[in-house]
Amino acid sequence: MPARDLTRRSRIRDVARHPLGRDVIESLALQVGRSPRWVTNPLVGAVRLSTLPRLTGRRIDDAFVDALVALMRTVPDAVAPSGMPLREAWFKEAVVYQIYPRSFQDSNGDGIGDLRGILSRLDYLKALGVDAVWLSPIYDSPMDDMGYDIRDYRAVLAEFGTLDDFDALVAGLHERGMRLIMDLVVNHTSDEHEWFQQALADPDSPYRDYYFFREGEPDAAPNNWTSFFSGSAWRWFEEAGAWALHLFSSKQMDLNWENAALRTEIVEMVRWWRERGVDGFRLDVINYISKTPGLPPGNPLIGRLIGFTGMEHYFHGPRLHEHLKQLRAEAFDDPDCVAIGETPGIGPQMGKLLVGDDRGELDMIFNFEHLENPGRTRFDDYRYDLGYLKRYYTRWQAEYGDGYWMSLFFDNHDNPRFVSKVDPRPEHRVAVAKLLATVQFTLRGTPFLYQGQEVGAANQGFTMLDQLRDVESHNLAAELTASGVAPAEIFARVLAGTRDHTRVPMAWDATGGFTTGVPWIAGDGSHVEVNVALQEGDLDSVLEWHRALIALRRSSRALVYGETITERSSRRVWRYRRRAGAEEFLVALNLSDRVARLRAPGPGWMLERASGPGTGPLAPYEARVWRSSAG
Ligand code: TEU
Ligand code: CA
Repeated sequence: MPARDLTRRSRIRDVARHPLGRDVIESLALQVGRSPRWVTNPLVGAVRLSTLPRLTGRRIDDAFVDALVALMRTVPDAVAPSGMPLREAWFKEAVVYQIYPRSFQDSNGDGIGDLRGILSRLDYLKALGVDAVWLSPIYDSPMDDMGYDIRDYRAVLAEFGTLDDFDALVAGLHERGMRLIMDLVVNHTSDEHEWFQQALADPDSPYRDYYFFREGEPDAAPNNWTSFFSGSAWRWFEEAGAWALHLFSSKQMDLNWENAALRTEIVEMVRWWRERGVDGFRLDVINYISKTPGLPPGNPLIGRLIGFTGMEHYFHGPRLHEHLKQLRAEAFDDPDCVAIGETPGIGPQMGKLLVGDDRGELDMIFNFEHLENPGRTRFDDYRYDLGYLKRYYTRWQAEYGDGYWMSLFFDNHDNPRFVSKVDPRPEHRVAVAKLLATVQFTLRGTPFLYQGQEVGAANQGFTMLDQLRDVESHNLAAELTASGVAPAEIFARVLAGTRDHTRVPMAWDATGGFTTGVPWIAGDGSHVEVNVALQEGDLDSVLEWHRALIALRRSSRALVYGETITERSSRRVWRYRRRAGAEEFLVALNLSDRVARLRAPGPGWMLERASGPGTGPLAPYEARVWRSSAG
């Protein structure tokens, strides 16, 4: 049935036929430990939405059902049929490396990484096999959220360098045959941005409508939405007698994309950077840009389930696709300009609506569901079960036919090190890091490495809050303190999830090698043992494993464009093939910390790489890759 005909009387199977409905149902199923196929059970499929509250003992309420129906009605029904032809593109063949500029390389001893520092490390990246660099924000910013709070879209933060340095970096990349992807933060700006300052100073300013201002009283926020960084999503501005919306920190003010002039400003700004030679963009929380008009209150139950209230009104807003189509047509109007959306909360079906080749929106998205086991959040301290990763990727590789392309990543600047989540024991670090790299370089999709991942960098042994710099961590600690949680428990939670694990300086050598001065944030000293210099040339190292797999991927069409064929295997083993024409690879991964039996591949397979013994049963976390001798 068309989405506009969905009501509370609709049945689960109608919901399951709808892209958003199916994503919600499947993720609910995963959360309660059921197979996503559960919804295809005829009995389950026949259940009417209106009876869900009763059936679930009111754990799902009427308002939840209404919110789900309303959301589905805003989403185009049909996901394009599979069978779209495969389109080749440089970014599908590329290995992308994310740089966190503040922590990569300092060139002048002030303890802060900078553009000249990055320039001095380009030969290293080239030798690793990197094709494109994604730079986290380098724009002028008061750095409340480390640059994701932009004060001036057309200036470089002085600490990082100048526009001339930026041009030199672009030239340096291009000379080496590498490309540059910029971070584009357009869901919000800093409160210090000129637009916001003018809007604040003058209610009649044309910039007032660039944001969500609501006049009112200081004790009554306009709605119950909460911020991702704790507390209400509204900040009171006494001088203006008004509230303004901020989904992130209280200095990151949400932009109102309903305003056409704002959209034009953004298009022009993107074009300005493209003229400087930028090859693509990573679009920060881009699925949040369209908010339900009127900003209605969030459903409290949904808020409790996902931890943030109001999200159903903006994670897939009514005009999202329209805005993205405008950006594609006016800002990224070149098929070689890659547009990668960061889209928290988007599932595989909804993802298809964003990245389908027939859609004219984005090229790829970053989702985060694979980073935590169901029912867990980033701030839980637990051992990640890789069996979930296998199920998750098996499903996505199958769901995405030739007309869609996925990103493959484990680490970034917003998450602790994945290697530590899988197994924090130092004796397993190398094997787990190699296993994860194998997944990234042999599945179908574009691998994104985050600085330090290539040496197997692990979480940091921070011991006190004072060592952390991230606004999210400090806000969370304050919130937990206010609600009476004991300090030791607070620190344990913050330590499990803090984004600072990946924001410490890049470990170049045993002395650090990041700065001659005092780094803006200190690591725990693990760089003495885990660093680039130590691993360079050591064929058993995590670094050389990355180099070898990147080279293997580059040499093979099957590993880039080939189909993914998942083979039957025991629960603790993940086994798949990649095939294009006569060329074929077989991958077997031990997902556990114990030896695992392995059905030996047939005589036609030649072992290409093994992170363990390479014959007999798989060692803990061992990864093996074979090539078919027929190919
Ligand atoms: O992140 C968005 C975002 O949703 C994460 O901070 C999220 O809370 C976390 O990843 C959940 O696992 C982007 C940027 O990557 C982040 O650094 C910024 O703080 C944020 O947007 C605001 O710009
Ligand atoms: Ca510096």
